[in-house]
Amino acid sequence: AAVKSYAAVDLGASSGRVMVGRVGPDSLELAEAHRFPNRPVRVPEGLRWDVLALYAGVLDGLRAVGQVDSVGIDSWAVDYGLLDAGGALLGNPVHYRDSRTEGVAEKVWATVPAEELYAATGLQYAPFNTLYQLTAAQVSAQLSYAERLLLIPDLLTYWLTGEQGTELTNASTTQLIDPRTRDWSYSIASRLGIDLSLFAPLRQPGDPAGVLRPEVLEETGLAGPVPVTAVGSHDTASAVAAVPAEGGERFAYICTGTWSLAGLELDAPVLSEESRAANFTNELGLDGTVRYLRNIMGLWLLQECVRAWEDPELGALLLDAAKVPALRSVVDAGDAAFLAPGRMPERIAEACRATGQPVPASPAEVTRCILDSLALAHRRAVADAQRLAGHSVDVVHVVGGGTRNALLCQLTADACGLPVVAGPTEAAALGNVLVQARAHGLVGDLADGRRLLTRTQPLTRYEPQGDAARWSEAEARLTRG
Ligand code: ADP
Ligand code: LRH
Repeated sequence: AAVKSYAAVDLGASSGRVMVGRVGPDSLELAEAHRFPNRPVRVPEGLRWDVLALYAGVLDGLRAVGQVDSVGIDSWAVDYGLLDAGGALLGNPVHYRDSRTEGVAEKVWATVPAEELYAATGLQYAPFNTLYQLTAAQVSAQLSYAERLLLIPDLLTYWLTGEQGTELTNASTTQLIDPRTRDWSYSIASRLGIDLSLFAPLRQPGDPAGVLRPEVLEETGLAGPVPVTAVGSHDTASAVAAVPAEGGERFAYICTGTWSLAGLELDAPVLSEESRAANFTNELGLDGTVRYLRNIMGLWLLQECVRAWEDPELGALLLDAAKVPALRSVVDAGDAAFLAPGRMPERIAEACRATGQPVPASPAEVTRCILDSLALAHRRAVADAQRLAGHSVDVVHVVGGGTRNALLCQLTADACGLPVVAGPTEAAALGNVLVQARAHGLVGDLADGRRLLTRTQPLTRYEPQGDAARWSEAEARLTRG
């Protein structure tokens, strides 16, 4: 039977990649065609995404991929570009780590209290939720000229096809969607003075999103028509779609990359006050699912240290970190205090000092502190999610770039006291491919796609080791100080 080829563009906060997935009735192969760094740029007005460089990377990738049956794009959430009436981009998209949202949430809560906002949207508090970004932007000239807002994957899709839409899984990270109706939260938007007509009509994963424009075909050397398919355009939606869970398995997942996103796949949102207090979010996934999870700072902590140390070799650093005694010092890897870039080794040292723990000094010690802290945050998120959702699990699936970090996977198994199944590494790209394959009738539902993954993707299992009580003791240290 025929094998079809799909280009999956997956833009992470640290790198963009264009992967090609070849899908047959019982086969799925993924290969990397092109990878390029995603380097935010600090200009006088603040921290910005270099979106033209990203688009150029997408075009280079499509040229490298060659002829495909369809293209899909996913990226990090919440950020957007603004377009004028003629469709021209108004300025560089603002990076979610930009400081413009400092203190903005409190202003929003003065109009719609945080409790009410959570009950209506199910979204955790994060300073960068699109809702807060738009509130911060209300004073800007750009927003006053804007006729359209496109989330990052929708913006790139528009540049490829000329067609505009707002893909639902990513729209659910704006804090302007009601997770029960899976439609806009009209009353929240109107109370906060946000004009929903800025957004293009909602699109579902699997919907057609146009065909590559003639100029794009010319630049990439592809022969048209090449359709573009809306996928779960939030990278985390795509990654969770590619969690290789066995049928009937009760699992938690952790998507580990720049962020760790740790939680459960549910049929319905959890909108309780306890859930809000624990800062769990309800984002929308494929087939009516909800991603019930907590954002943890993730390997960002290590990326920023590695940048400060002027790029030592990662493999050697991790081997050295494995030799450092465990759990000497831990920091709260869920703390938004680590959101902004810069001075990361110093900030970690300060957090250890403030909680009366030994201050890690060498890069190996700091790295060990980060990995222990991430594993601890994984443990807390997996435990809290089970309790808050009333849904217990037997296994933790770890997907994303962090699966290449064996120490982190083992520590996560130890901390959670559960087996970890690690892989696939490029889960977001695989989820992206699966939705395209499904739109073209090659795979069935979510469970069907996952069956294909468990049969075709290499996975590594880590059994929990050591005394789980050590992790409870370490957890208690975080609240000291
Ligand atoms: P994002 O999609 O957010 O850009 P990725 O899923 O690509 O992130 O994950 C990037 C992270 O993966 C890096 O920060 C790094 O910590 C980890 N990583 C990548 N390659 C390796 C490797 N060879 N060994 C260990 N860790 C790695
Ligand atoms: C991960 C991610 C995450 C969001 C963050 C802004 O790449 O999409 O799910 O919370 O970026």
